Amino acid sequence: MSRQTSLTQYLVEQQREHGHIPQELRLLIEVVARACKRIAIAVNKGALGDVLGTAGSENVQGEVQKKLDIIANEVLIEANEWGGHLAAMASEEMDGIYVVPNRYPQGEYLLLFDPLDGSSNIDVNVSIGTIFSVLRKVGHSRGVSEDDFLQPGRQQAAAGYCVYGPQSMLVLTVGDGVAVFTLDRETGSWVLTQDQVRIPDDTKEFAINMSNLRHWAPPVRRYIDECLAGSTGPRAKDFNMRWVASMVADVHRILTRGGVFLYPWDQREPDKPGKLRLLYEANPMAFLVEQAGGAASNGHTRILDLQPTKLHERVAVALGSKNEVERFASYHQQDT
Ligand code: AHM
Ligand code: MG
Repeated sequence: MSRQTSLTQYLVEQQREHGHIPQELRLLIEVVARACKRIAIAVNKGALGDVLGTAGSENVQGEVQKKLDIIANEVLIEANEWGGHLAAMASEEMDGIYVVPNRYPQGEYLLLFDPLDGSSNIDVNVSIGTIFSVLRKVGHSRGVSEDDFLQPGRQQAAAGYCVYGPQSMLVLTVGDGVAVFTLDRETGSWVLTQDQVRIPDDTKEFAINMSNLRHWAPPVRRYIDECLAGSTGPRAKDFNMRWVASMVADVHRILTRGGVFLYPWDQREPDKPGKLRLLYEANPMAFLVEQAGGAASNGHTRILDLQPTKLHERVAVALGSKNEVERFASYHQQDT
């Protein structure tokens, strides 16, 4: 039997041989991975574990919370608060930041997460996931505040997601490419199944919620119209569309075989730049995609260069195969 590399071994090697990550960060990632394992178990139980359905509450964005949203949020907090690596956490499911309680040692890292992304898919047994981003607290101020979280995505120390699908997979970057780990349910360990993931520069596949077509801005309509025109249109090739409606699953497909994922601004809510959240959805995914040779833009600016102004800030997103994202951005430039 060939020798397997576990997540722990991969991280120790990143620490020892490449000098990419300090020990504290390694331990933090391992705790996040352990929490994801617990969430995977809860997701797998479904109705047998009484985890399906709504919880009867709303989050700060006014979205109805599912039981699993709340369970996953609690699992991540409980797993991470006592380890001594973190100063605070922020989550899609919490209004403000969660400062590590005084009874535990305070670390220098900040953890952000969308505990259960793709909530609309929970009850229909379709892939969902957890997205996370790790920042280092910069500056020497005592204590920690929301301002410490408002760093551009290029400053992330690590990012990743766990997809709960036919297999549970953890996809991770610490700034040295993208590695994929598959959960071995018999041994309970995350086993490295792919390293140095690459997204092809070109693709014939796009992912977007087409039902919003009538609400998009002209550059977005132009881009999709041209894809739909097929081999006799300006792109001279036939495109295929795939849309799961779980960002984690849609991005996972793109990391696996290329493609472009779009969640643009639309005119129903003109004051919001987009639906997805910058700090714990777009930034970690953009970091992963760039580390795999792809690109991520809001149509005007590289996602990782955006300066956040608030914790739950939203953003338009185009990410995946480099040439498609660049074309999408060029249509925005021509429009202005
Ligand atoms: P969530 O974090 O509440 O689950 O919302 C984010 C999800 C993304 O995973 C997905 O890309 C998008 O919302 C789909 O939204 P819609 O079905 O409204 O187009
Ligand atoms: Mg989400």
